[in-house]
Amino acid sequence: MSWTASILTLFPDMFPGPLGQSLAGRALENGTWNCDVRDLRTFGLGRHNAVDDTPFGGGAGMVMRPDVVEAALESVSRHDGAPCVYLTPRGRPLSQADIRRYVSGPGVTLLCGRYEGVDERVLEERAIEQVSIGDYVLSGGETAALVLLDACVRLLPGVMGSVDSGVEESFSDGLLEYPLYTRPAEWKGRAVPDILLSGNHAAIARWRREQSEKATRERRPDLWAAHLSHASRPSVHEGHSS
Ligand code: 6GU
Repeated sequence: MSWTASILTLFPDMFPGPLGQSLAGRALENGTWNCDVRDLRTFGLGRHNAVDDTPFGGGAGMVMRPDVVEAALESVSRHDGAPCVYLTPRGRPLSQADIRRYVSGPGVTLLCGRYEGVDERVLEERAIEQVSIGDYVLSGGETAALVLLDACVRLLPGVMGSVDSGVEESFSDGLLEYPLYTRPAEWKGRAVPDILLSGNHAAIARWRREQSEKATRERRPDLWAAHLSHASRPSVHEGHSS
């Protein structure tokens, strides 16, 4: 049994989409993971297969019906304990820790919302996790589901070449990655930092660590504060001995 993403969506043709290419695409072809897509419309009610209705209390837009969503979830009926995740801008932020948790199990069931959202009761009834991929609004959960799956599939055994080739480069120790350079050594008057050409591996490692910390401090004060509070290993800026 390979790792399986069960996806509930009104736009089944959006899957696997970009995940049919590159590393994820090869892993899909060789059976490392499965993409099991269900069209929510097929669970719609009445002559028009309605999946949504107007919100109680008034307001703009339409809401996905709990009975329709429930029927779709029942059709998946996974008894393997795979977590069920609803992609919504109202969710808590998706983290690399969530991704690791999803990858460690048999797969995930992803509910992609359209319209204004999904009736709250089915989310409670089925203990569905609600996650967001950032503070901006997408037209639906499908592209967010693709982002979540991309992050999962690359961590599946055998998908990335070597274990070291960057399973979790940024974020593994809570810092952003250092900048990268390749040939030519000078380009448009810009030289590669001398230290990288020095052959001094200890000095290069130190410089890269400094660059990671600088980037994190400047760009992600939230990550920097968390990094400092964890106090895992000494920073090059807080008094190491060398
Ligand atoms: Cl998960 N869905 C939608 N529609 N918009 C989002 C999002 C999800 N995460 C950020 N914006």
